[in-house]
Parts: sequence; C-alpha cells; structure tokens
Amino acid sequence: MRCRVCGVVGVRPFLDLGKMPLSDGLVRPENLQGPELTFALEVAFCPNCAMVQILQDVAQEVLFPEDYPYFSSFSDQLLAHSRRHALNLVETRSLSGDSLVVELASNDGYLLQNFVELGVPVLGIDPAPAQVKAANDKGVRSICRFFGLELAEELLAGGTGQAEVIIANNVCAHVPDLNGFVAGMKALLAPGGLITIENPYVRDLIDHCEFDTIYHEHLFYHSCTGIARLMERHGLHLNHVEYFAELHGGTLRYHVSHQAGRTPELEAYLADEAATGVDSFRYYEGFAQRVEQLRVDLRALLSSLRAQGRTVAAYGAAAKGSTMLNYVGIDGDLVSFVVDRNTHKQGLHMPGTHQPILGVDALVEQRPDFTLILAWNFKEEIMGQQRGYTEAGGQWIVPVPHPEVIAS
Ligand code: DWN
Ligand code: ZN
Repeated sequence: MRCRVCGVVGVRPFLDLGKMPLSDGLVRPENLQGPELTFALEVAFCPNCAMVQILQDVAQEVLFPEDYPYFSSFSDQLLAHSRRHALNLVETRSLSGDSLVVELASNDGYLLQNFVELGVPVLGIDPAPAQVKAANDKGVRSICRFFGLELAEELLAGGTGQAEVIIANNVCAHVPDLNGFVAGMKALLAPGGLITIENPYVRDLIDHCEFDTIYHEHLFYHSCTGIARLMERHGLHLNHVEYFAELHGGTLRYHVSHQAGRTPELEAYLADEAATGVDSFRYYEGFAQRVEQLRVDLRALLSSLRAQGRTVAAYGAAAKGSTMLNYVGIDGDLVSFVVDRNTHKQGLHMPGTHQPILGVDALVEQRPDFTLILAWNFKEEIMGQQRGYTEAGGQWIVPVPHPEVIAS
C-alpha cells in the first residue's frame, strides 16, 4: 500500500477493526430496517514519514453530508479551551482590526466568535452547511467549502489578504489530500504568521488504548515526528508544541510558521518519540492484541450485568461511541439507549447497533443502573452535570484505557 502523504509504498497495517458503519452516520427511525453502509477499517503506519493512517477511503460527501451532526458548541470544556486559545493569540500576536484570523473546519463558530467579540476580522471555512449557517447566524463570517490549495488561491485572487493566524483544530486528521491542505495553508499564511493545529496525540491513542477514536472521518493520527516531516515537505516548519491531557483523550497543539526553529519543548517531544519508537513500526505492532483484550473485557462486564438483571444505558452519541459499540458488539440487549445533549442527534439512532438517542433527562427519568460513558473524553464534565443520577444510585462505566465501574 502507498502512503497517503509521502507516496512511498510500504505502509504496514497494525489494526483491523473489520467492517464498520460511518461513525457520524446516525440513523433516522424510518431507515432502521433499510441497508446501512459499512466499510472496512484498517490502520497502518508509514515507516518513511511516520504517518499513521487508515487504508480505506470514504467519499468526503458521504462522510460530511448536509445533515452532518457534529456541533462543537455542545461541550463547555471545549468552548473554554477555545476561548483561552483565542484570547492568548490576540495578546501574543497583537491582533487588531487590521489582522485576519482564518479557521479551517470552523464548525459553528465556537472558536472564531471570541475574535469577533474583540474586533478581529475572521473567516471561517467549513464544508458542513448547517454548522456554517449557525456560525453566520452568530456573526462569524464563514463560507461552506472544503479547504485546499485551490480555495486558498481563489481567496487570495479574490482580495482576501494573507492571514496572520490560521487555526486548524481537529481537521488535519480528516482531509484526504493533506498535502494540498498544507500547501493551501502555506499560501494563505502571511510572512510572519502563525498556524496552530490541534489533533488528538497518537501516543495517547496507543498508550491509553483509545482505539474508538479510529473511524473513517479520521484518516490520519498525528505525532510531532509526522507533523514535522509533513510541514518540511511543504517548506513550512514545526516550531513548538503544547499538550492538553484533558482534551479529546490527549491533544497536541502544533505551532507552525514559515520560519525554521524549534523550542526546547518541541525538541523534547521529538526526542521522546524517537526514544519510544513512535517513529517506528515496533511501537504499534502489539496494539491489536490490547484492543482485542479490551473488547473481551467490556463485553464480559456488560454481559455479567445483564445476567444479573441490571440495566445499562450509554452517554454520548459520539463518533467514537459508534466505533466502541460496533467493534465490541454492544447491541440493544447490552445497552438499551444512548443520551446526548446535542439536540441534532436526539431522536436518531446509533449507527449499526441502532440504540435510540434520547435527551439527557432520560438518565434520571429511566434511571439505568449503569451508564457507559462513550464520550469518555468529557467524563469529568459529564459526571459533574449528572450528580442527580449518581445520587439516585446510578454508576458509571468508563471503557478506556480499560473498562471499569466508577460510582461517582
Ligand atoms: O474529530 C472529531 C472529534 C475531535 O470530535 C470529530 N470527528 C467529531 C468529534 O468526535 P466525537 O463525536 O467522538 O466527539 P465528542 O465531542 O467527544 O462527542 C461528544 C458527544 O457527547 C457529542 O455528541 C456531544 C455530547 N455531549 C453531551 O451530550 N453532554 C458532550 C458533553 C461535553 C456533554 O456534557
Ligand atoms: Zn509516508
């Protein structure tokens, strides 16, 4: 197989999750009996450029349809994280009314709204129509397009100036033509500008068995080594990195610019990745066995609860939740329903396993004995909100890094 990024033949598969439905392909009630698209899902490592990637392609229009359900503004933690980032950029980059901040995959304006409040001109770019409408409705100038070199050149030709800051959060995992995407960022970035890129860290995925973050939307799983090599291939430079343990199971924020130079923090990450082998196949080759063990352990826990007559629900109709339910084989007998705060998801059903997605009140109304936290990356925020559930005797099950019951 040829690497999606460097083009070298020889990527080495290390995990096969089998045929999986699309993780954000929530099912309408009227379609429950109909056929459901499933696609093979295998993950591989490129020994040449260190990029971890899935082998199967699913058309972007299929992955990100008109009714794509993910809205960033349903997490208070993510909103707070984004606001801190925006305020820090305005201060450290001395952004003003003469600056331009562009966000790629700007979703519903969850982040750019902070710059708008401070009078800094913005442009959001996102391919999901409902999210772009939500952003424009709140005064965040956004266009509904997929980003790449072609759009960058079209914007520059149309009079959009180069950007002092380009933000790309949770999108550099999603773009099939990652080279074109990076080339577009290079063209759009002002000479002294800064690109910040946030993505879950592949080390946390492997070390904490976060296999459920693997789905067809996520073509790539990033490391400092992989990002550094990708940027240098396009004449950009990875300069610095920040780590956020509490975000999406462990997130790195990469700082990229036209100028060379590496901070001690980045040098330390690169050295640590070399020492642990994140840039070599041996780091990944035992992962599949650990994923299989988690599957066995979680099924055993849920089956024993069912055998005892205990009731189990789930929290978070997350994309990762679909991978977890479908790979482990958690059907309606083991988990009867899923709750989620995102109103766009309520009334729909989970991909493949078809549990109904209800409002969060169902937890207190129906009082399942246990609730599996599929959105475990937000478990503190979620458990903090649902004290009433635990005070009424409800217990939580957290599936990664290994399945365990926690009482509050
Ligand atoms: O790249 C992506 C990652 C970073 O985020 C995208 N593919 C979309 C998304 O993936 P996900 O769906 O697994 O992400 P979340 O944000 O972990 O999903 C959380 C789910 O839980 C959402 O449906 C919202 C919901 N939620 C809730 O009901 N109550 C979330 C919080 C914090 C809550 O309090
Ligand atoms: Zn490669």
